[in-house]
Amino acid sequence: MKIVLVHGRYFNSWEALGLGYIGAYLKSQLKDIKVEFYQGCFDDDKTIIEGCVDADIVAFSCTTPTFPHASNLARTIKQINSRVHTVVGGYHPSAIPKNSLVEGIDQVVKGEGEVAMLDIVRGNRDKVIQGRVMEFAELPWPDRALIRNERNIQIAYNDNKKRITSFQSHRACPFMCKYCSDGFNKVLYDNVKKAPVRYRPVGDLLDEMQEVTHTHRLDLLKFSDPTWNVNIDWVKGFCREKIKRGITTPFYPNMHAGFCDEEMINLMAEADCSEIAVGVESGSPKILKQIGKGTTLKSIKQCVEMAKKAGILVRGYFIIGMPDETDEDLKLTEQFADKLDLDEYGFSLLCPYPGSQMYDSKKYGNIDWEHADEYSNDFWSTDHLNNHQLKKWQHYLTEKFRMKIPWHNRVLGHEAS
Ligand code: B12
Repeated sequence: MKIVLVHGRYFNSWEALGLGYIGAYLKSQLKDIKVEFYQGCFDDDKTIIEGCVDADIVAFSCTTPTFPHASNLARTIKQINSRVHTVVGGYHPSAIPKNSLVEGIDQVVKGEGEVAMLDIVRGNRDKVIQGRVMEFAELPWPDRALIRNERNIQIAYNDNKKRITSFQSHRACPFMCKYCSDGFNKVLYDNVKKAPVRYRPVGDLLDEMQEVTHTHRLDLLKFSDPTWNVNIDWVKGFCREKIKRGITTPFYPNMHAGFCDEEMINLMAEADCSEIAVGVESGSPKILKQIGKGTTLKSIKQCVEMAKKAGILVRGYFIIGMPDETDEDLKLTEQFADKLDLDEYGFSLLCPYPGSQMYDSKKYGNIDWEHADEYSNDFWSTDHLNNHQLKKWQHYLTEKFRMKIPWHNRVLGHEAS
């Protein structure tokens, strides 16, 4: 049986980790299968279609912006060979499973895909399947040869002069941020209560990191986890074990500012954490409360200061456009951004993706999602600011802090002028 896994087109350097897990799991459970992989940002449509038309099953991984590409490919493949069975999974189909059963798509998987794909290969043809919650003990490492991880590393190298790839340290995020599909509705799971956070044993994670660092000569280890430090004891355990094993390759996690203490941050620095990304989101206490992440100005400031004191570079990410946001709130964001003195700033525009609290199928059902994202979209506005005003703020803040902090100069070893 031939199975093809396809990651929809979106230009970035990240590898298709989810499909890496699914491919590895299928291969560990079934003998007589051939699994192939294509990624839309490397492989053109002709190559993907040629690789898929003689497959038994073609399975696409989709976020909202990549769903149109995947469904177009699926339609074309089925027009050429109607016997090919097509499946979609990932965040977009998980958020709106029934609406994802468009022409060309036979089946939708909501949630973690390993067991669901195994069931599909074994003949399950239910239109919508809820994936099973997996424990790390039952998961093989992602198959990085299958997903051709080296191609992603090469892109990262071209952009940053560093060989970088990512690892998963836990599954499910315990927070319920209103703008996030993973947070608010826990779209991968049956319901919010059935989204248990699972931490990966640090030994297993570090074993994988060591092997992949060796195979791919990595310079920097990233994490796919949106909030890496949800469990302070786990973080400390990871750092202690990394130090003990003498693994000096730097690492770079996404942090929740509310879960930091000095001992943890110092251990992270000692374990060669070179940089962190903090979801600052806003400088307005009102907006922070509305987002529901559980951070405060105080916790954010403390986290940033502790990290900088420990010699860790800090990137801060802000989101503009919560429904109740006003000019006054954005002025507070600007002042807070000034005060934090981060090493890099990112300002994105809220995008009401399916799964987030802001998604409204009546309003946004027909949006051209392939060309709308959180860097730029032409439709989102707040109760007080229209889309043009929000974009003006985004542009203003981006320019202000781009001038102030030449991050790339720093990493290349030049001092800011
Ligand atoms: C890392 C990450 C990125 C990376 C890229 C990751 C990649 N490989 O492409 C970067 C930073 C570049 C990025 C960019 C974007 N991201 Co992003 N990202 C994440 C993050 C934090 C982790 C994803 C991940 O790697 N997880 C680890 C792997 C192992 O799990 P997984 O991919 O979820 O796969 C599992 C299941 O989803 C499922 N599954 C996945 N695919 C398939 C396919 C089949 C057939 C089946 C059966 C199952 C299945 O099974 C897998 C194994 O269990 C998630 C949030 C989160 N908590 O997961 C957001 C998230 C996925 N991103 C999101 C968004 C919106 C984007 C952007 C559009 C942002 C933007 N520009 O506006 C882009 C689009 C990128 C893309 N490739 O489509 C949204 C998606 C919402 C939605 N409705 O689609 C999320 C949920 C965050 C949010 N804000 O809500 N992202």
